[in-house]
Amino acid sequence: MAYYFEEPSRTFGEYLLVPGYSSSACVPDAVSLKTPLVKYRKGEEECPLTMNIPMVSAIMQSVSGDRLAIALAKQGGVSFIYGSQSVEDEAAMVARVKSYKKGFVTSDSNLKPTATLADVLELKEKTGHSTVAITEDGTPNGKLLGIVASRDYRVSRMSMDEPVANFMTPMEKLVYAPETTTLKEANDIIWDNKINSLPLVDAEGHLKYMVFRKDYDSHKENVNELLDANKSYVVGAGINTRDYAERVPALIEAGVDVLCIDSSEGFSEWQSRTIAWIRERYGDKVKVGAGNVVDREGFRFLAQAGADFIKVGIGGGSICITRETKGIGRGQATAVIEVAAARDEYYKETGIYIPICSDGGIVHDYHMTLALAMGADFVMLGRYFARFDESPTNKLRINGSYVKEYWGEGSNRARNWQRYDLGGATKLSFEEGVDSYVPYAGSLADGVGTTLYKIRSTMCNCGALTIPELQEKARLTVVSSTSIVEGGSHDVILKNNPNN
Ligand code: RVP
Repeated sequence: MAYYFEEPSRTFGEYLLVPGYSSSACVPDAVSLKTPLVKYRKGEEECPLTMNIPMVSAIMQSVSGDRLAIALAKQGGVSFIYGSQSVEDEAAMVARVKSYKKGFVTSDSNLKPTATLADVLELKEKTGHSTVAITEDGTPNGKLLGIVASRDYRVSRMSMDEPVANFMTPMEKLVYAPETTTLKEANDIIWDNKINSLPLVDAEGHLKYMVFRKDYDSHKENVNELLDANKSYVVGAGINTRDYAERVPALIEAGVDVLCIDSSEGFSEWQSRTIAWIRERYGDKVKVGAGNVVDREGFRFLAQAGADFIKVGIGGGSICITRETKGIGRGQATAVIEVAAARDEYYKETGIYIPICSDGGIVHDYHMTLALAMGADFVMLGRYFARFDESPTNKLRINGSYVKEYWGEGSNRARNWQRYDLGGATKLSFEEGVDSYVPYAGSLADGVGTTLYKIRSTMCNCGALTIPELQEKARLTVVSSTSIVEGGSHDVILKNNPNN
């Protein structure tokens, strides 16, 4: 006879935290959000890889490119570069994060000299950046011919067909410097010449980096940034259970800090084979997370297989239709609560602490605090990060509002069949994800800053200054549907409601 779980599976929206006593020492600025990313043994001085904030970005084409990875590492979290691309392209993204020098930006807005004013405006809309490098071949490291900035054109007076070569600031009039210039020297040149950006070129005149005036202050502000021993940003990458023998060595060569098997369902022999291959070849030196699971058995299977962290969640992602198409999954809150208990049980038995990650289904910022309170060590977010400037997708204006594109790995657009692979056909047989828009939300630094402040404040309401303390002290209650209505604004006439 089939097994029936006694309790219904619940999601974050069905819970609230009940405040505990907060002393005067409990202020948001005093809260530490440090959290382990990979497993460690009881008594070990420190976890081999710790994050400064409990946030990682989803292993998705529409979320985790190198630009987002750098922005998130600056805030103290980790991105997992998407694996649904060629081995070379994924390794190149990892390498770009690892070689990123603070303040030295690889130009993301580049055009050939034959491009037109219309192309400049289109690129500006897409990237949100107004400085465009004009290189011989239109690539970020091509031979630099000039720069186009907003002051170089007047949309009202010029033809959209005007080639950029006619209005760019050409090399002979441009202030630029050699690639060996230090950040301090670059900033001095920017100030002395009253310019907004400084291109750095190599001996052959190829563009290497841009240094921007507006970035200068932000480099001094990132107190939480997550760096490795060589002062490069920490970055993760997704792998699959098919081509790991080629992908893993290439990612390690590129300098990746941590890997994660990206799969919609992780309680499978394919995952244990993949981890075994990594352990055989690299021992414990290479860190690899696995998942996703939603119960104790799944957790124990991956723990015994040797996973360094375990991801929790099936079917809760905002773009995910797995529950609709296949009828499998579990409410995210229930899954996290059960797997956290399994993690604690395993720790008691073995002295090995395996961090768990709540993946998918975070709608409101407070859901992150709930996930942490329920035992997650960190959360993985797709929709949340897709909204920011730094995600790799287009920004568009629809019905007067800005949106960004966001699509699932199981959608026809991403066609990430390896994520859903059960050892059968090497193609996506049916869709488990959708293609969508999410409201544009500005810069990652601003968005994450606000979210973290809310998490810290709630933790103070619960009398907790660290995540383990929150997990120990949190008191949670299931809420009725009427009390959910009570939780929003109600029985008032909202001033800015367009329906009024
Ligand atoms: P969300 O943050 O709710 O947008 O969810 C992101 C998560 O959804 C990912 O980390 C992944 O686990 C899952 N995902 C990604 N693609 C798909 C799909 O196409 N079904 N699901």
